[in-house]
Amino acid sequence: MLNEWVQQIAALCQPDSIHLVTGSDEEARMIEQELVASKTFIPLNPEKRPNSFLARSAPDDVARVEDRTFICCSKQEDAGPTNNWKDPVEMKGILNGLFTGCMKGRTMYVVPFCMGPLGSPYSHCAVQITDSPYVVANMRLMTRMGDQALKLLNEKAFVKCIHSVGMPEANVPWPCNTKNLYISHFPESEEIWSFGSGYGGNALLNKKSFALRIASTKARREGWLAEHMLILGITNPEGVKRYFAASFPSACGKTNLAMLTSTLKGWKVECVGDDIAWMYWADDGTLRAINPEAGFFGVAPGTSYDTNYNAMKSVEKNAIFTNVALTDDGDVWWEGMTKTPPEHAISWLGEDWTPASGTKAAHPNSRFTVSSTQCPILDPAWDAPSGLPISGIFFGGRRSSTIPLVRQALSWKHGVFMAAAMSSEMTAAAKGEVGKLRHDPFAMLPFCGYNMGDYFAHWLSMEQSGRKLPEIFYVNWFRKDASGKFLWPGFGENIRVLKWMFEAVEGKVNRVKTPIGYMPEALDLEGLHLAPGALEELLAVDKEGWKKEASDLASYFAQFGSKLPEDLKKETDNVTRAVL
Ligand code: OXD
Ligand code: MN
Repeated sequence: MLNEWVQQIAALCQPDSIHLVTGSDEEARMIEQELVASKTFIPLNPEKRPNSFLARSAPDDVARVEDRTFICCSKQEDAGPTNNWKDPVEMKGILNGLFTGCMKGRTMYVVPFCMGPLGSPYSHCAVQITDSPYVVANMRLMTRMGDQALKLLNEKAFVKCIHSVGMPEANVPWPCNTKNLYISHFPESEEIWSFGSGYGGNALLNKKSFALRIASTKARREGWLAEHMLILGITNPEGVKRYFAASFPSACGKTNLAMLTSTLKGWKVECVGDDIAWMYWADDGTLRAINPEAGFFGVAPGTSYDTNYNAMKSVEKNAIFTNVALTDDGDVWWEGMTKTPPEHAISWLGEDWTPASGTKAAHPNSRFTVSSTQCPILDPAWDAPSGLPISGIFFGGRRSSTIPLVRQALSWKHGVFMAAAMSSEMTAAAKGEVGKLRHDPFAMLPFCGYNMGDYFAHWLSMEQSGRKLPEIFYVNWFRKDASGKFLWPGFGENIRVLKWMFEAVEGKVNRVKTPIGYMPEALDLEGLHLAPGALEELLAVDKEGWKKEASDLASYFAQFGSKLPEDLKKETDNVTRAVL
């Protein structure tokens, strides 16, 4: 079946040669050399950062392109109001035109890969065809790929991913075709066709396209959850360990949180994954999560030994950096990496840069790619085929006002409502207006492969007898005071909020019931010097703010029409009534 499909795609794309990727070390070195020869990869100084490379993209191919991302299912209603829909037959017609001959003069790589632990009943296989060796090099770090995945393909059906940078024969460091971008998903036939971009989630189809958009439709059919969530383990001073999953929009600090260095004595965090969780109900009624990925594709700016020690340790070797700056001694740099910037560097645009330039040396959505196994606090059970039991799930956006530091849902339904009501100030991870507030339910707005109203109903349907439902929480690290200063220090200090949630799961905290959820009576603030009044502000129920929030939410929810579950309407009414 694989052979036939590969031949069919080759006949369409007309590559010069076909390379079935094995995943071996020799092959990886060969691909790296090829990327160096084409100037896509700049080798970094091996004494500073062994076996690591810098890539610079084309200046207009730097982020996910949500307005060029399509869900192609037979009925528009199934894509819903938050997705771009195209009829599958019409889209295939467009794609056939674009893909005809698109790999002329290039090699077509065939990359078998497995999302999730090898041998896990919860894992799913796919094959990506791509004409980008940069994509192959990244997928080697981010997925379990090559021969090990090929062996499994005979046992499992596979998702078909086809990607082209859309620039036949062009010999440039970063080929792309941004005038003809199509990131197209066909949930009914489980295919992904991506054309024109070589960057991030547009091209690494394992990540957002498969593990979220296609997987969410699979999960809906089969009764599980494919979510934009990190997974972390927390151990308390008594040695009790609990796993939490957490969902935040892109570039809101998920990687930092997943690798948190605790500032509270005796409390420890270990990382299972930083971006995607697949969760299933086990026979004993627990919700178990696997990380389908095997590597990190993290946002670089803001990452430093102070803010995320473990990420910095992870990228000390064997890493790919994209769109960061190159220092004069052959290392990488990005805004926030060191307190003092280098006196001179080459910017992500390949130009001379100094602190006086007045521009960013690294693109705000610049990234590092590295294998999970290099993370010093990787959870020993991160690769467990049976997944890990989830005690709590928390959600959070980037909000400078209204939303408190932490609260616990009053019930499962209320938790689903809180997550559906998520909104966040936009970041550079996607093309769009940075800082603008947008609704991003469950942080899945760009990643849900079907009607968001049906997605809410799917979450509500998880509440069934015999299941040990995780507790749901909502956090906001980004609250600001009237002068625009952050009220909460964030980073390692977030352990104080994690501690409260951990103990709330065990029923060991004092909490106050409010219309917007249970709020802490106190947090462990020992050794932390918050500004006077900051905690009160962080935990206050801002009635005026909530009035606005509730009315805005009602109009947002209205777009889902009859697809909006009654339970969410009721929850909206409850909050509205309570704050009025
Ligand atoms: C990511 C994103 O790359 O969410 O993880 O954009
Ligand atoms: Mn993400």
